[in-house]
Amino acid sequence: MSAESVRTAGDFCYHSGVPSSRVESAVSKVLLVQNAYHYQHHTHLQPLGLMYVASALRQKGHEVGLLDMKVEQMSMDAALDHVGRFRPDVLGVSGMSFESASMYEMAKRAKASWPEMTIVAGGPHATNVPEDALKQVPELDYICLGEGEQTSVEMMDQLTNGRPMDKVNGLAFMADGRFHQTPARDFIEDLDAVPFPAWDLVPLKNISSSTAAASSTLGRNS
Ligand code: B12
Repeated sequence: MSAESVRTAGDFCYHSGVPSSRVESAVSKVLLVQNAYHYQHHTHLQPLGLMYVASALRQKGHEVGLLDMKVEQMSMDAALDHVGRFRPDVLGVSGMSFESASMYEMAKRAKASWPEMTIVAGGPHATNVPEDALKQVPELDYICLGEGEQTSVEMMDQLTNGRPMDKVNGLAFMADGRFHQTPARDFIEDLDAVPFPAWDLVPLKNISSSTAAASSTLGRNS
């Protein structure tokens, strides 16, 4: 796939951050997916969390794609088709609890098709019930708990260098049949140090300008 390809058949926004000639062995292909409750469940809200994770990973040279099944109104079959064409080393799935069935189905079907793919879940649902998710879905290799910018970068660093994951704060995983959770990661204090979200990875024509303006900064809380 060309590094410049923004949109491919199926109206999907594939965008590689790094020209393939610059991809070295220490960097990986990562595809981040915002899952959907149902493919007819459409929103005009940008997947802000994944856009931040994408930027952080690209800053370290990883090749990152982003697919939002809600914004693209995409079925599971179509989304998996794109996973197969992008063929990431790491697939990251994200969603709220009402979207968890989609995250789980994607993890199960992706692992069945591409067993070598590392699958990571993040976002509100996985953060809230990591043990339940990992036990219910053994296809999930890791869960990122809470903020993902630093955790995903460190996780990729460990993965690409074959180093142990238990050194990464803010992760959960199963090992020897048991649930493991590493120490909680501190909140990012200096929000100005966080790279700007990857707006170039989302199809702007599908995003509402009013919701984008109202919900596109870090530091929100409820
Ligand atoms: C802004 C917001 C909204 C906005 C915009 C939502 C949107 N879709 O963008 C509005 C007001 C529209 C909204 C609506 C709803 N919301 Co809301 N919302 C929030 C809020 C306050 C902030 C979310 C946000 O933008 N965070 C900032 C971004 C940068 O962070 P993030 O998305 O969490 O992503 C970070 C990490 O989670 C992680 N991460 C995320 N995914 C992944 C994936 C991987 C692979 C990795 C490594 C890391 C990773 O890294 C990211 C960067 O640090 C949260 C509460 C909170 N404090 O988080 C609730 C929250 C997400 N909302 C919630 C709910 C329930 C809803 C509604 C269902 C409410 C309703 N009944 O209608 C709707 C659903 C709307 C929809 N169809 O999508 C719940 C979800 C609970 C759950 N268990 O899933 C939350 C957690 C509030 C709560 N405490 O209950 N919401």
